[in-house]
Amino acid sequence: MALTPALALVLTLPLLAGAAPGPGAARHALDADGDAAAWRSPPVLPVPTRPLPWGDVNFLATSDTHGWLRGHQHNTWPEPNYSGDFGTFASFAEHMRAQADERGVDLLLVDAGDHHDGSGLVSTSPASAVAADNIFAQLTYDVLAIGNHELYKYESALDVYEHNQKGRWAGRYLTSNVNITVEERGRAVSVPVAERFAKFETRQGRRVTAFGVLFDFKAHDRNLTVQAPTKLAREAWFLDAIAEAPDFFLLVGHMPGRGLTSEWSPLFDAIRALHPTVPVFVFGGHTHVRDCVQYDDRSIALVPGRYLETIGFVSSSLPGAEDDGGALDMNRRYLDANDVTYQYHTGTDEDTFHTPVGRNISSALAQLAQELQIDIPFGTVPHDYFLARHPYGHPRSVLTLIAEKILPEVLEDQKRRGPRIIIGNAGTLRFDVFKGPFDRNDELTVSPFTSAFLYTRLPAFLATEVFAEMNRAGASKLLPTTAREDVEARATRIYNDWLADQWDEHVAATLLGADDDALAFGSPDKKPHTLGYVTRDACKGRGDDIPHIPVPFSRDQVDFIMSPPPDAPDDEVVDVVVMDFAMDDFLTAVHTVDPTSKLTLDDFEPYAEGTLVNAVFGKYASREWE
Ligand SMILES: *[C@@H]1O[C@H](CO)[C@@H](O)[C@H](O)[C@H]1NC(C)=O
Ligand SMILES: *[C@@H]1O[C@H](CO)[C@@H](O)[C@H](O)[C@H]1NC(C)=O
Ligand SMILES: *[C@@H]1O[C@H](CO)[C@@H](O)[C@H](O)[C@H]1NC(C)=O
Ligand SMILES: CC(=O)N[C@H]1CO[C@H](CO)[C@@H](O)[C@@H]1O
Ligand SMILES: [Zn+2]
Ligand SMILES: [Zn+2]
Repeated sequence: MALTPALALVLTLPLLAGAAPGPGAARHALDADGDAAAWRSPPVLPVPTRPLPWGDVNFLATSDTHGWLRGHQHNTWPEPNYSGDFGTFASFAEHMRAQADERGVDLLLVDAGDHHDGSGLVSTSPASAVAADNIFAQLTYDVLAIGNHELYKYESALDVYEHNQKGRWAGRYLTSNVNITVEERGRAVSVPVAERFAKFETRQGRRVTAFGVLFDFKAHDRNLTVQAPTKLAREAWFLDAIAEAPDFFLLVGHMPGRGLTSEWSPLFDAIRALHPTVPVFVFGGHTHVRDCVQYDDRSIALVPGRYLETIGFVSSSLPGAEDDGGALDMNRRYLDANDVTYQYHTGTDEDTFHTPVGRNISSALAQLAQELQIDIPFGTVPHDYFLARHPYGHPRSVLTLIAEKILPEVLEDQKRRGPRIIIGNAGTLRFDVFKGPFDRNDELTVSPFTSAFLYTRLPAFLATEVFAEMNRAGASKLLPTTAREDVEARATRIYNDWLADQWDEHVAATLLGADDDALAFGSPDKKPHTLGYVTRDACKGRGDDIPHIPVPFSRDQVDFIMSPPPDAPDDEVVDVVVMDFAMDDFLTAVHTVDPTSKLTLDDFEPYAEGTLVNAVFGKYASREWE
C-alpha cells in the first residue's frame, strides 16, 4: 500500500518537487531528508505591512483555544507564525486597550469557548484543565461564551458555574441557552451555567446588550441542558432583554457564522424585527476556520480560527447623532498570533512590549507545564509527519506512521503473540508530528483520546474486507448527533474542506501559469513567503494580516487505518484488534460484508489492557526516536 517516497512526492506535490516552473518552485526545494526546506527555514517571521483599520468600536476575538495557551512551539512552518503565547496576547490586548483610550474609541475582548481538550495543559487531567482556566482568567475579557468542550464532563461546566458564582468574570461569562442541574437547599434545580445576558456600558459610554450562545449541542454530559437557538429566540426573557435599543448588540457564541450548521439567524432575525438599524456584532467559533460574513450592512459575523493561531480583529463606525440609516464601515482582520504581529500593531518593541500581567501569565504557563511534566522529551523525531499534507499510505503521513509503525511496534499483549490485524479511527489523530523533540505535550496534541483496544478472532481476509467496507461507509456519518465523535467529525470536515480548497486554488492557479500570489495580494512585492492560511471569506477586502502560501493538503485521506496484514494465509483465523472508538463502525461493516455473521461486542476481549491511544506515540518515541 505504501508508495515509495519519491513516487508519492511526485504524485502529491508536483509543484513542490519542482516539476512545475514558476515562482513557487524554488521556494519549496526539498532538503536531503525529503522535507521541504522552506517549511523549516530559520523562523524569521514576516512583518505585517497594513496598520489596523480602527473604528469607533473595535474588537479582539479568540475562540477554540483548546489549551494552546503556550502557543505553537515547533520550527516547522506554519508553526512559528503562531508562536505567541497567551501572556504575549495579554500584553497585546493591554496595549490595544491603551491605544483605544488614546484614540477615544472602544476596544472589547471576546472569546467564544472551547478551552478544554487539546494541548497537554488541558488534556493531562481535569485538574490541569482547571489550572489552565485559572491562568486564562488573569486576562480580563468583556464577554465570553461556553463551548461544547466545556460540556462533555459535568465537572467542567460545574467549574464554570462555581467560578461565576464567585464573580470571576464579573457577570460577563454568558450562557444564554445552557443550563446546569445543581443542588440548591437540598433540591436539584436547573439554572443557567453563568449569566444569560449582560447589559453594560463601554468606556466611551456606549450601551451594549450581549448574549452568549451555543449551537444545539446534544452530546453533552448528564445534568446539563442546551436549548436550541430557535427556541431561545422565542423565550419571553430574551424578547424582554432585546426590547430596549442599545447602541449595539454583541452576540458571542460557539457556532459558525454562516453555512448549514450556523444557528445565528433566529437570534439575528428576532433583533432585526425590533431594531432594523441597530448595529449587531457576532463572534462565532467551533469550526476552527477563519471566516467572516455581513448579514446586512450594519452587522458583521467573524470566526477567529483555532488553537491560538489567529486573533480576530473587527472594527466599525457607529451611527452619529443624525443617523441616516446607511451602511456602516465594517472591517475585519485575521492576525497571526505572534510577537512580531503584536509589536507591529501596537508600535512597541521587545523592550516596551511585555506588560507585568503578560509576563506573569507566561511564567505561570511555563510553571504549570513544568509541574505537569509535559515538556520532557521522549525522543527526537527524525522528520516531519503531517496529518493531511500527504495521502494515507505516504511514509510521511501521521496516519501511515501510526498504522504501519507505531501500533505494530508498541501494542503488546503478553498472552497474545500470534498474527494480528489492528484497525482504528483516523479521527483519533488530530495534529502533525514535527521534526525535533517530542514530549508528552506533543503526544496529547496528536491524540488526547482515551480509546482502548479490544480483539476477536476472524479469518484474515474477512478483516481486510471489513476494513475496506468501513472506509467505503465512512465514519459514523449516520449516527445521531448525540454521538461525541460525530460532533467532532463534522467540525473537522468543515475545517479540512477549508484547507483543501485553499490548496486546490493555489495548485490550479500555479498550473495555469498565473502568479496567484500577485493576483491575490495585488502587488508582487507583497508576495507571501511563509505557509499559513489563505482566507477567502464573504467580507470585503483581504482579511489575512499576513499573506501566506496555503499549507499543502491531500484530499486522499481515510476514516479508518489498518496495520499491514500479517504474513499468514488469507483464510487463517487471526486476532483482529479494534480501537473501541471504531467498534460501532467495525460491527456495522462486518454485518454488511457477511450478513450471516452473529458477531457482537460480547465476542471481544480487552487487548493490551491499559494501553490507550493517547500513550502510544510516547512509547514509540522512547524506543525508536531516542
Ligand atoms: C443528576 O441528576 C440526577 C437526576 O436527574 C440526580 O439524581 C443527580 O443527583 C444529579 N447529579 C448532580 C451531580 O447534580
Ligand atoms: C434554565 O434555568 C432557568 C432558571 O432556573 C429555567 O427557568 C429554565 O427553564 C431552564 N431551562 C432549561 C432548558 O432547562
Ligand atoms: C500573577 O500570577 C499570580 C498567580 O499565577 C496571581 O495570583 C497574581 O494576581 C498575578 N499578578 C498579576 C500582576 O497579574
Ligand atoms: C517573534 C517570535 O515569536 N519568534 C519565534 C518564532 O518561532 C520560533 C520557533 O518556533 C521561536 O523560537 C521564536 O521565538
Ligand atoms: Zn473547538
Ligand atoms: Zn466546539
